[in-house]
Amino acid sequence: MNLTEGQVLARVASESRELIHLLTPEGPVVATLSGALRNDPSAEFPVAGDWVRLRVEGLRVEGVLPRRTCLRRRAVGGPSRAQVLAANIDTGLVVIGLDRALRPRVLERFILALREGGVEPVVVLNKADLGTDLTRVASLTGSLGTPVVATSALTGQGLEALIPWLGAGQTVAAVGPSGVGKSTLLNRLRGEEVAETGAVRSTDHRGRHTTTRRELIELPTGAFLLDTPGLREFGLWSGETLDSTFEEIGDLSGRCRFRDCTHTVEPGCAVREAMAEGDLDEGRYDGYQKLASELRYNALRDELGARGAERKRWKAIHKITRTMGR
Ligand SMILES: Nc1nc2c(ncn2[C@@H]2O[C@H](COP(=O)(O)OP(=O)(O)OP(=O)(O)O)[C@@H](O)[C@H]2O)c(=O)[nH]1
Ligand SMILES: [Mg+2]
Ligand SMILES: [Zn+2]
Repeated sequence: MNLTEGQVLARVASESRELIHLLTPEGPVVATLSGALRNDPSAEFPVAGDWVRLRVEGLRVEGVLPRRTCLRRRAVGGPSRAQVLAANIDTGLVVIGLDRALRPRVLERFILALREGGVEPVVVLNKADLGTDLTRVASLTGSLGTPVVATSALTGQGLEALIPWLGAGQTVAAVGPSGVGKSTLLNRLRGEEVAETGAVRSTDHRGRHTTTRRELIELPTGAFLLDTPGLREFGLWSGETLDSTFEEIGDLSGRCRFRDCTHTVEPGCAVREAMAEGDLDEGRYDGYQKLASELRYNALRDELGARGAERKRWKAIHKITRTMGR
C-alpha cells in the first residue's frame, strides 16, 4: 500500500460534500481531499468503507486504495454510470421486515446487486418478534442461494446467528427498504444507540427514510458496520450473477437447445418446458425475465451511449483538423 513518510492509512466512515470523516488508529478525524486528488480526472473519490492514504499534517486525503468489493448502483438520471455507494464490504445484510408482505422480486434484486459488486448477501428477516408465520417466507427464501437468518432487533432474538460475519476486520453493510429496522439492528449489535431510528407509518408499514447517509461504525469486536438509507432498489449493473440468484433457472438453461436462449420464444427451451410441467415457479420465472430484460436494455443503452460518445469525439476531431487547415 506504499505509504510515504508522513502518511497513515485511514478508513472512510462517511463523506459529505468536501468533508471526509475518517476512522484512524488514533480516533476519528475530519479531512479534506488534497488538491492533487481533487484535480485528477481519473481519480476515484472516497466513499464510505474506502481505505485512504492520509497526510497527517493538514489532514489531507492523498489517495484511495484499490477497492476489493463495492456496492454500486446506476447513477440516477445520467446514462450508464455506476455510482459507487460504499467500498470494501464483505457481507451485505439484506434486511426485510416481517411486518409487511415479503416481496421476492425486491429481495432478488438486492441480492443480485450485492453479488455484482463482489459482496456476499445474507438475508435477514427482521421483526421476528411479531409472530409472523414463517412457513411461506421460508419457502420463498429457500431458493435464493443465500443464508437466511430470522432476527428481532427489538428483543435481540436471533442476533447470535450473525456472529460468523462479524469477526474482527470484517465489514458488514445493512441494505434494504426504509423502515425494516436496519439502524435498529446495527444499534443492537453495537450495544448502544448510535444511529437514529424512526417509527414506520401505521397504515402501510412504510418507513420514513430516517437514515439519510451511509456511515461506517466500528464494533467492539473489531468488525465494521455500515448503515445505509433505505433504498427502493439498486439499478443493476451487469448480468453476470443472474444465474446464481436464479439457480434453478441457471441449471435448466444448460439444457436449452440454444446456448444464448432467452427463455422467451426459442424452441427447445428447457426453462419454459419446466414451467409448463409445473416444475418451475412462475413468480421466479417472471422475476428472472424482468431483471433479464432490464439488463438487456441497459446493455443496449450503454452500447448506443458509447457510439454516441464516439460520434461526438470524431466531430470534435474533424472540427480541430478543419481549423488547422486554415
Ligand atoms: N417489532 C419490531 N420493530 C422493529 C424491529 N426492528 C426495528 N423495529 C422498528 O421499526 C421502525 C424502523 O426502524 P429503523 O431501524 O429506523 O429502520 P431503517 O431500516 O433503519 O429505516 P431507514 O433508515 O428509513 O431506511 C422503528 O420503529 C423500530 O423500532 C424489530 O425487530 N421488531
Ligand atoms: Mg435507518
Ligand atoms: Zn431457454
